[in-house]
Amino acid sequence: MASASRDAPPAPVRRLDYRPPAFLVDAIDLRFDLDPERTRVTASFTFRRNPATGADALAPLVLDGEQQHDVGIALDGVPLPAARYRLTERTLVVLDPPERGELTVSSTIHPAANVALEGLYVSSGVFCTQCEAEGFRRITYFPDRPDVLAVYTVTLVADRERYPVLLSNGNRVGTGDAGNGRHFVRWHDPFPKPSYLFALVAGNLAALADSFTTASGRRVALEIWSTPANLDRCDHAMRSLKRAMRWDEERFGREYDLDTFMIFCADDFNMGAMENKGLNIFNSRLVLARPDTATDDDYLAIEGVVGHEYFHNWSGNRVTCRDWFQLSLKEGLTVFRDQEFSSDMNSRAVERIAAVTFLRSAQFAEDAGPMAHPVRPDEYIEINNFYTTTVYEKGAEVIRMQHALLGPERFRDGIDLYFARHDGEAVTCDDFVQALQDASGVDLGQFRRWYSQAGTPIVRARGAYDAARRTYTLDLEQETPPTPGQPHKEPFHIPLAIGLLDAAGTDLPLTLEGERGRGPTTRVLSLTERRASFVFTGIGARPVPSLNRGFSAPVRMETDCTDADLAFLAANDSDPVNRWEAAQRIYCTSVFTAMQAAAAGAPLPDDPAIGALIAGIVADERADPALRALAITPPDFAYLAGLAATIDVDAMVAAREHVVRTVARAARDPLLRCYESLRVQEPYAPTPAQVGARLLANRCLRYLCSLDDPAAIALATAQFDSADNMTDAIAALVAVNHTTSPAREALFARFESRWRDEPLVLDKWFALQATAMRADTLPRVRSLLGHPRFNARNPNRIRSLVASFALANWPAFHVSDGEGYAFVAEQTIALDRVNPQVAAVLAGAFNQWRRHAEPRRSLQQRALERIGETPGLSPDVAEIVARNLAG
Ligand code: 0A1
Ligand code: ZN
Repeated sequence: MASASRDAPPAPVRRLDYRPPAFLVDAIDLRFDLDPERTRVTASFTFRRNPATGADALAPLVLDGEQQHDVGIALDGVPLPAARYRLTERTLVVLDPPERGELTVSSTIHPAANVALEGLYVSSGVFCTQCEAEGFRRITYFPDRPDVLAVYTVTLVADRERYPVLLSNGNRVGTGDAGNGRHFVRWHDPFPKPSYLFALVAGNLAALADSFTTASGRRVALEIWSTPANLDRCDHAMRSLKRAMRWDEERFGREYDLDTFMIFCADDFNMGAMENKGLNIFNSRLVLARPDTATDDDYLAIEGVVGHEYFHNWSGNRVTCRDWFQLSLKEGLTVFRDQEFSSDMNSRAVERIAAVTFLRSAQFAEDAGPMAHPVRPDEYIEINNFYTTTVYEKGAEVIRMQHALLGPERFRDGIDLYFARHDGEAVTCDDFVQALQDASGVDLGQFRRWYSQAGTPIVRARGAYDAARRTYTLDLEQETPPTPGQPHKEPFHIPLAIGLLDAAGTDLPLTLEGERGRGPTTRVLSLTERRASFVFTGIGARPVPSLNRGFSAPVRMETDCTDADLAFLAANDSDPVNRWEAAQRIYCTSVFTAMQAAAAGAPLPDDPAIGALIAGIVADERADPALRALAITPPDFAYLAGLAATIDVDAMVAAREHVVRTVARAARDPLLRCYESLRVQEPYAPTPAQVGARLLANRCLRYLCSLDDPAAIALATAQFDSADNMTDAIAALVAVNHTTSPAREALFARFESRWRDEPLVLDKWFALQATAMRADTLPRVRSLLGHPRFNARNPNRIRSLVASFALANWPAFHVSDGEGYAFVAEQTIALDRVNPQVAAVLAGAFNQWRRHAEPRRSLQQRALERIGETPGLSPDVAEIVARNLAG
């Protein structure tokens, strides 16, 4: 599959080079004669010169297109002579085009051979598409850029027996016989859209059908399409969809706009899901759920992603991106919207802590490595590499900060103005901020730096209490470390929510010097300079500060809090996020103390403070179980690594395990009591109460099993035996996963024989073995590559087995002889020939290489060089390697 285009990676695309399209397309008529080996695509579209591009008045008509054969071209119904166009590896250029006309392009594509899963491909015998970001150009020749919006009419023709169901965007406007055992269905989408939102699905499918009546009384047909065998696993997704539709009306005033909303679930899909207009396509892992096959986490993820894709109908589809540098315009806003949805459906505090944990582990690491980029990037080689935690999750934090600065009412006014002003347009992040500013009157000028400057700011806080003046002065300072291409940073506008606690743990009113009356007990300070001081008056005794409440800004806080202050906050802070954060900081201190001892070859100290803290949290029956579970969860390796100056994997792994075992010993009785008191008796339901109880019980079980204690392992075995749901069954495997007990092997074998024919369930089994912190993990993963149910072309299988090993198993991936690195390099190279997009995810496992101590630093560098030397590397992987090895 090597070709010239793979050997010569394209030059970087730069944001500042943006030019409006020379030609616009108003309408396109697409016809597909579907055949897995040879699909003929005919596209007819009306084009006209863009009146907005005066200077480019002589520019040719340039269409994007790749991997197509037997191309035929006609202009206004007449075949175009060869002298009138130029066909290259990536474009079709019509020379001397008229000011307007109708172009018809026919070409042949080969869906069954499409293993990269971009464009039109076949998954489990079903045709489906993935066009974001630049997949449409693998289907037909077209200006494949998000600022060309057209009305689509699509005719699908296929064998009636094999492909009885033919779906595309919009409304079904015709069906009929096409002769030779074939039939056709025609679809029309009245909303102009960019090509990346086009979709088609064709196969032998069944639908779970329902309906939704919108706030204005329109009835919308809802359909979730899957293979008939999976129909009994679609109802949670359907419930989630209806909740999302209602919520978007109530919270954002956004109504659905077509007569039908469809979801199709694909077994082979590179990402999570895709918001194609009226026809979302999902990775089946994010649709299918039954209590015996899906965990609580799966249920929550399905609800969140169904919401996310649905919310894109406004934030992304009705108002779309001008160019791919603006990706966060739709993604940051839509992640914010799905986070708010999940918070309203479940526990707001739990959702927030989960979001903060993920952001700090994944996005802070991205900021600290070679892939660091602003929320609105300035250049890319392969746009697929920029579907990142910075664009998505940090992008959502940037929206959340604007929500904090404006307050909920003015924020809603701003969002309303944004949708009203730009409906049907392709716009920029600046247009978004401008709408918020215009609607609210709040100056967001300096705030815009969050879009243009990369990096995680550090905010240092020092407090001083003045008993004589009854004031508390908070000195704040911000600094953002350099990132590639941005050595110097200007100060950010940081909204920092804070509180002050008195000795009884009560929040004090916060009145700033010069203000009258009593202020609120939480307030958002705007830190806009490098340094600023805030003086609070009327403070009767030295308070304990609670800073960055709710994680109001995505920054690293460095404070002068004492250990006693942290223990006090962990017990008393009215802000649940900071209560959790205080416990995490105590945990981190314990691990870092042990790490220093490990690095020095000294015996690891047993810290009594952490054991007492966890014992106290576990025993506190008045507190919410879910929050207790989060508070006792040890910080993960990615987060700990981010706090270290240099990463010493051996010391970090030894220290973290040591502290976990210290806790397990010190808190054994409360952990056991808590575990036993929390067994859920009612039938399974993913309700916040049940989810919280299971989470806490299973965290306790994990601690108890960390000591390899046979009594604890017997508890896990009993739980596995009696589990009527996947959450408890998997939790039993998680609890024994790192142990050397023979019971572990027995449970894993039983799980495999029970679930070997359920790919999504078996993925959990692959992933657990790939993340086991055991000496035999790498040979085990190698042998699992030959498991009869492993499939090296399916992204879910690769993510479960290979990506979990590379990205989530610190001890095994970083084993000191470099074997883990060699394995991942070899897998990246092999996968790149099949699926570059997923191969680039594997290559990203090395992104932190410069931060590691020797010998791991050099060993990772060598692995990257080995990948980089491979002939015919995709632009996807080549870009990751080049950024890693640059400078
Ligand atoms: N827009 C989708 C994510 C997505 C992006 C790229 C894809 O294939 C290359 C697939 C999905 C979302 O945010 O859900
Ligand atoms: Zn999205």
